[in-house]
Amino acid sequence: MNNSKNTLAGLAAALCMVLPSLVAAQEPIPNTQIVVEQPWARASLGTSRPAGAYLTLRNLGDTVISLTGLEADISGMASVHQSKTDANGISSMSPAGDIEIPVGGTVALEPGGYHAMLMKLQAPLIEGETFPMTLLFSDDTELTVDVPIFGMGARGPEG
Ligand SMILES: [Cu+2]
Repeated sequence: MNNSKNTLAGLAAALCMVLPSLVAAQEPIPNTQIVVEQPWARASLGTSRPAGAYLTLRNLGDTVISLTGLEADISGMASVHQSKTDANGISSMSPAGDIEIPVGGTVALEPGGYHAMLMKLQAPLIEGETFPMTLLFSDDTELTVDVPIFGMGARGPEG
């Protein structure tokens, strides 16, 4: 009896320590030093294949900051990928890891390079619509942008 009481008390104490940090994690801190330019994505053929989204990040602050991840309700699994083409012309992609955005500089997520990979699509990307995507940064800030969806043959932010 005593033992289970102690366990419960310990559990309650542990929860009290964990809960405040969980609550804090749910309050997004908006990033004020990064500007997102020209976000865009291509319409998807249903939801069976992952979709890519593209944009340029410009660092207007005076410290280097890194893009560390992505979230999007339209994707059950969103992450930053990097496409590479080897000497034989075979292209592949893999998780990009953290991407540094230099002070005063830009990093582009574009076809053939870094890109936002939206896997496990929860809904198709439909031309003419937009979807919100949240960018996560190394200082625990984030930025949510509306990504316009262009046609399946779009090659850039101008469609
Ligand atoms: Cu990819």
